Amino acid sequence: MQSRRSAGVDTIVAIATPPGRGGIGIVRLSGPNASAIAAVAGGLERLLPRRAQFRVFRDADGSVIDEGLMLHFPGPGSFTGEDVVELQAHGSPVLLEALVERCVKAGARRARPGEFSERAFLNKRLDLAQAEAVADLIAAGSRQAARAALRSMHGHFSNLVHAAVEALTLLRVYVEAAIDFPDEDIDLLSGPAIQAHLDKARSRLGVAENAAKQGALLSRGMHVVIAGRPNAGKSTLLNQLAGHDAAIVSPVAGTTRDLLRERIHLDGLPLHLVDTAGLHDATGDDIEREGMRRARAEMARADRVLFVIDTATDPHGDSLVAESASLPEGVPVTRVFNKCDLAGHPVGVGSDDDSLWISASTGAGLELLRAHLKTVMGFEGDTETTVSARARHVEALARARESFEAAGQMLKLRHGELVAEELRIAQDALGEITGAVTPDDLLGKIFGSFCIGK
Ligand SMILES: Nc1nc2c(ncn2[C@@H]2O[C@H](COP(=O)(O)OP(=O)(O)O)[C@@H](O)[C@H]2O)c(=O)[nH]1
Ligand SMILES: [Mg+2]
Repeated sequence: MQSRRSAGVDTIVAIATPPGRGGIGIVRLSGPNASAIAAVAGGLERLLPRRAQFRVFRDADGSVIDEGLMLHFPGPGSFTGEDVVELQAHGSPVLLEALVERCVKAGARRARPGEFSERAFLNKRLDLAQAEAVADLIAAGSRQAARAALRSMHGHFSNLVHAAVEALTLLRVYVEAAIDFPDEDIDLLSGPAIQAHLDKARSRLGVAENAAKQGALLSRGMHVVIAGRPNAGKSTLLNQLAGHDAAIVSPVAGTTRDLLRERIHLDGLPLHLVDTAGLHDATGDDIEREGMRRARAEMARADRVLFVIDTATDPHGDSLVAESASLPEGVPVTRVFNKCDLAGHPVGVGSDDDSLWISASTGAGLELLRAHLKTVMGFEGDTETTVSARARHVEALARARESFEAAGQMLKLRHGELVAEELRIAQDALGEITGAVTPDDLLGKIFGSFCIGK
């Protein structure tokens, strides 16, 4: 396959630092003419590789734009795989824009969003999942998420996908050989050899899928809505979890009327918490009714509803029973029996695992609640192997698994061709994750590992 690297490609330019003012701002060039264009802007004949060179940047008419450093990263060892130059100037949007304009006049083109990473991918410096991990790293909201994104950027997640692809490929090679030699005495589509291939592929798919789910969870987080009767202690619970007084707490019923959002982290798991207006028979005014409508709408989008119950006045959770008909269908609910200090009830977890006894105002039982939230989301916490991933990856892996299981069914029916077809679909789904698998790769593997002429 012909490489798309550099040949015939234009040179792109963009401001690499975030918009706004800062001590330093960086303009980045990538492409075959990057160093020539930068040299013109910096009044140099030639840039030295990997050396910081202090220069005055000038416009085409010789007027000074700014002064700063130039750094040249020659391809193919650069981020994009092309010649890359960074112009480090003062972090003024006006100056940086003037520098970009200068580079455009000297022959560069303004880069499209993500075009540097796209070139890194096209030049095989990064695969698709790694390129996405760069974006996840920049967007990381916690140290845990950043660490996970770094691992994915270094290829840890891609390697899990590759391992699954490899196992599927070996299985396909085996199945296709069995199809090609139907006259063999032994049935190649049953027995321990193919079973070993199947087991290996299934376990590797499982490992990759779990890693993707954890990674996607780490970036997407969990949407938790706190609901319940007025005065049950919803706002107190929100404040406890948030660690500060975000919501007004008062013994006056109907204090919270709007939705109140807080974003916190549980061991790196982003928790999007929403406090809502108390639910009750709609006898109140329009504002209250609108508050309740919003509360119910928010619950419909929740990963989990924490239904807060005042244990002192409602020890059996009748308020939830009364409300259950008006709760959005299918949304998972945890019964949070609050005010245990008042009710004289010990804190703890119920036998159904979906009931908790806590005291929001004293904080007793809050650890149980945090652990409960992680458990119900299947969050394993940040480990040495946690990687970043996206819903796209989870979805592709689920498709791969479905096709893999379908292949297993076809195998039972001795449908060699259909087995091979399902395995191909599974492998293509994985290939979408890394952007790597092409039919040529597969053909090469088949011919390379089998002695067809035998
Ligand atoms: N004793 C006790 N009082 C609580 C507890 N949680 C909340 N409260 C009190 O109950 C009242 C209503 O609390 P608030 O959080 O505003 O309830 P909301 O209407 O559900 O948001 C306030 O006076 C709180 O101080 C608790 O765990 N124990
Ligand atoms: Mg409230």
